[in-house]
Amino acid sequence: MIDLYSAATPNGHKVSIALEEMKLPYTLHTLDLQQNTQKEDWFLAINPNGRIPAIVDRAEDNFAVFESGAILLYLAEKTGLLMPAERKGRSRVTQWLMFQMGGIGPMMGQANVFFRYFPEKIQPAIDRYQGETKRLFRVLDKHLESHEYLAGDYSIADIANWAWVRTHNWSGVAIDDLPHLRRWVEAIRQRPAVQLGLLQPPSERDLTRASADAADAAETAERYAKAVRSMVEMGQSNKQT
Ligand SMILES: N[C@@H](CCC(=O)N[C@@H](CS)C(=O)NCC(=O)O)C(=O)O
Repeated sequence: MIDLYSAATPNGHKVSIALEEMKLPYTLHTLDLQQNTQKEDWFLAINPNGRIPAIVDRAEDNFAVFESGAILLYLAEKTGLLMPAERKGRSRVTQWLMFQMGGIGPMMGQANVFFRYFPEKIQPAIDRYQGETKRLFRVLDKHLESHEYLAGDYSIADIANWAWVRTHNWSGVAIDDLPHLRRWVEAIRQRPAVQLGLLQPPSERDLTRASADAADAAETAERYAKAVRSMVEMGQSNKQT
């Protein structure tokens, strides 16, 4: 049995989607990020970085894994699923996984901070992170023009990138002009395991919605942004983890 420590974010959903795809039994422990549960000592013993997601594999002497990319690799190796066995195929999956971990995730994350959560609007920072996100989206779109999935068959690389790209509206980056990326986003959205994984735990706010929402949805968005903003500010004042 695996214990999953998570929250309703793209990094968290990557792992719950992979666990559902692999049909691995797991127990979800939802951490309240706004209460800083992820900085408590018991959790730092699992993930010294004080962030979700993390897993503990009870069947492997309580082996703990943190960093969502490392968790996906661990689960793929444990099950032999969603990652090819031969060296070049594994490398292709790892390349697109790292593309997400080092590019899509950090750039969309910073676009969210400056576009949604930061108390001041610093337009050059918003432009920088949204622009870089769009550039990375174009790289994906171009690749997906001639590939059904990112690296051979559907893999952990698709899960990792998809969990972020699907929330592009929250980062304020459109994908209307990227038809291959849109085709891939829609195809993965249809997978039953993906739909189950997105409910572990469910999002308070649907981050996929377009910004031109009805007034009530805009209000929910602002409430959600406010809550995350306080977490971002708390993180800035926190000298430790
Ligand atoms: N590189 C890490 C990033 C983890 C991360 O930033 N997690 C966020 C949620 S998506 C978090 O725990 N934030 C709470 C905090 O910053 O205290 C991973 O991929 O696992």
